[in-house]
Parts: sequence; C-alpha cells; structure tokens
Amino acid sequence: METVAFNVEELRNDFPILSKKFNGKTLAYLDNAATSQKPRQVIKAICDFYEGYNANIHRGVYEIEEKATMKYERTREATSRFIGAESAEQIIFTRNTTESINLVAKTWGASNIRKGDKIVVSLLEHHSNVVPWQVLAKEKGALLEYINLKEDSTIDLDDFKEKIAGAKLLAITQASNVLGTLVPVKQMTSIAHQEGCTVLVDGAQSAPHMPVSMTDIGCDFFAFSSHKMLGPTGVGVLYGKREILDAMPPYNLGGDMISEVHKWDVTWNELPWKFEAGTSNIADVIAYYHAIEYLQRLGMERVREHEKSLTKYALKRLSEIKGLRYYGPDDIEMRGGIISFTLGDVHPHDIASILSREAIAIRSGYHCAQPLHEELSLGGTARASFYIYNTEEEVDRLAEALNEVRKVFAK
Ligand code: 7TS
Repeated sequence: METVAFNVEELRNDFPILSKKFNGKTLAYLDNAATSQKPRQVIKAICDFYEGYNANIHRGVYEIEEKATMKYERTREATSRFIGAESAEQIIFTRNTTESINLVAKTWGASNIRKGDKIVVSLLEHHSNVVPWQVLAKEKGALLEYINLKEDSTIDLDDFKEKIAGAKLLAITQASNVLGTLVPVKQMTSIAHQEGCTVLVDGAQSAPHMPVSMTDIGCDFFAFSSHKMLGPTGVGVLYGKREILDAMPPYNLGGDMISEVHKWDVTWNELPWKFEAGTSNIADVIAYYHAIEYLQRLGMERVREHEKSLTKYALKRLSEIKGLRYYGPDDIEMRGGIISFTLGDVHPHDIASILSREAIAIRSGYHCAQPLHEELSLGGTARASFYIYNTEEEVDRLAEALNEVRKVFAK
C-alpha cells in the first residue's frame, strides 16, 4: 500500500474531537492505552453503512446484503494482512480483547487444561489476561504461575525459563498497559513451544503501535481490539493457528456458526464463522477497515518511531518535575508509549481531575492491573499514553500542569 507523509499537524485534522474545546481549551488526549480517538474516515464509514447499505450479512442474495457481506469480509482480509497471519480464515471477530481471551479459555482451555496442568502468565498482565486463567485453573485444579520482573521492569527470562518447564499454556502480553514494557514474545514463544506449551499473546497494547507479524512471532493465539487502533468499539480480534481453531469446540451456539442443524444433531460451520454466532457487529467491523487502512498508509514502523521519540521527550520532561517518579524501563527500545507515574503523595485521581480542568486527559488508578500494582507496592498510578496524533506541545502542557499540581499540593 502507498504510504503518506507522517505529518502530525496534518493528520490531526482527520480527528474531529481534537479541534473541539473543553473548558475553553483544546483537548490533549493522553489516554490512548484506554481507547484511541477516531478519524473521520472511520466515523463516515459507520454512517455510510447505515444510510446506504444496512443489511444482515451471509444470508440473502440481494444487492445491499452482498455489499455488506463483501465489506465485512474485506475487513477480515485486511486484518489478516495487518498482523501477517497465514490466512483470513484464522481471523475471528469478537467484541474486544477480553472476549477473544475468554473465547480461548472457555473453548481451548475447557477441553485442554486438566488437573495439575500449569498455566503461566506474567506480573504485567491486564486483568483480562489473568481472570479467565485464574477461574479456569480453579475449575480444573490447575496451577497458575506468574513470571517475575527484573529491577528494570522487563521480564525475568531466567524465571520464565524455570516456570515454563512442563507448562501447558503461556498467556502473555506483548506490551504492558502500565509500565509500557515490551515483552520478547517471539523468543518466549519459541522456548515455550520446545516445552510443547501453547502460547497466547495479548496484543491489545502492541498491535496498535508497532509492526506485528503472526508468522514471525509464531504464537498460537493473538488477541487485540479495534478501539485502541483508531477503529470503533465493539470489535475485537482473535487470531489462531488453523489446526488449533479447527480442533476447538465452538464458543457461542446459534445462527451463522452452524453448517446444518437437524432436530437432534448439528454440524459446525467452517472457520472463521464457527466462532461467530448470531448477527455480528457489522457496521463497526466494516468501519474498522478504514482504521487499518489509515495506519497502514502511515506505516507501522513510522507509528512506532513517532511514539518512541515522543516518549523519550516525555520521560525527559517528566523527570524534571520534583517529586515525580515514573515507572517502567528507562531503555526506550524496551518500552512503548505509556508512562505511569506518581507525584509525591498526591492521589493519582486528584492528579487526573486537576489535569482535566486543563483539558488534559490521562487515566489514574490500577489500570486493570492490580496484581502488578500490588507487586510494586503502589496504591495506584497516573498514566499518560500516546498515539499518532500526540505532539511535544501536548507533552509540554502535561509537564506544566503537573508542576502546577505539585505546587498546589506542596502548600
Ligand atoms: N489487554 C491489555 C494489555 C490491555 O491494555 C487491555 C485494555 C485489555 C487487554 C482489554 O482490552 P478490551 O478492549 O477488551 O477492554 N486496557 C485498558 C487500559 O489500560 N485502560 O483502559 C483499558
């Protein structure tokens, strides 16, 4: 695909919300790890569908239904190319990363995890890559183990090698939503596979921000969300290795996921529809195509470079603030565009609400990673996270506002 210039000022014009005023100020949106903003190309695609060819898919044979089906399946092909999958049949649309992981736990997990089996996760995981495994382990009498972190917030590979021995499943994030830590999932997949262990990678914070390739990583499952990569909410992706997906029982049961239904028996549909029961989120899947196209035209290498340079700048600006402590690796090669921090003993919620008055949006709390906060003995953190449209000027606004917060609380 033809790429376009990575001109931040220009591309900001594609995002209507970024020119709106809040408290009389332009929005500095720094909560991209939670969800990204949407370009008008994506917003327009949703309207175009409902105004021009709204119909259910995979059913009738009339013109607008065929158009809707074609566009829905076009997104699947684009998604497959975007993550370097072997084929589009291996792309299953879900509601979000959480549902993608639950699908694996409820189908693959239910039929493969047995009493005494070991499931390995890391301390970096988001709750959606912990809770399904914790519950499954309890149900089955399996063991759940956590890979430790090193002092520099990266994965302790020695600990990983010990824990992966004899394990049945490795469920690991590629990028932490709190520390920004990047995880060497390719290397870890290869080691896990030598143990005969199945590997699920949570790509919620990686796929939107850097090039990812399934054939390169070699993992068995990969999960991520459209809404964190310029696309609509309500669309998640699950990639799986074909032979594993083929062998898995279906998830939800009903229409579309069947091939034939008789009074007393049923045959499942082929991949990927076996896992897509009922009417799908058609409009949003169709619009998601435009998010993928947008990112591909910018080029994922350049997306990563932009975020790297902004994160570097932000770490420098934040380290100048008295009493501020940020977490995660210092090595920029080992971290994505996410910075969690504390400011003296100011409560993270207070930081976020004071910044909100300046129209600066950051998140505070546990960020759905409470085991990690407990491990670091933190009651919560404030978090800034960047994307393609963020600028150094916004980082300056963040730093200035944090300095003000510090002064208010020092009084
Ligand atoms: N995995 C990781 C690493 C995440 O960061 C998130 C969402 C999820 C899974 C779940 O994604 P969902 O689309 O199913 O909700 N992370 C965040 C966050 O950091 N702040 O809000 C949501």
